[in-house]
Amino acid sequence: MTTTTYTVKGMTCGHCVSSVTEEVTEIPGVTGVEVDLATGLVTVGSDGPIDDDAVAAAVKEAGYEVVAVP
Ligand SMILES: [Cu+2]
Repeated sequence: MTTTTYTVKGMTCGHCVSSVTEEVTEIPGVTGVEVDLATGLVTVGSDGPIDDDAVAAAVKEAGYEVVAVP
């Protein structure tokens, strides 16, 4: 199990958190998503290496933006 943390800009409430969680969870191979609203950190657990572009696209689909990739 691999975990990767991204910084996401624009999340302001619990609804934002659930939108991002929902979209990122749909990426193949993702086993868990944890969002910290206060810091904007999104931690993605996956079976193998995660595709950063897929995460960025999913976050964008939810209406937000990945501003930092590890
Ligand atoms: Cu919100």
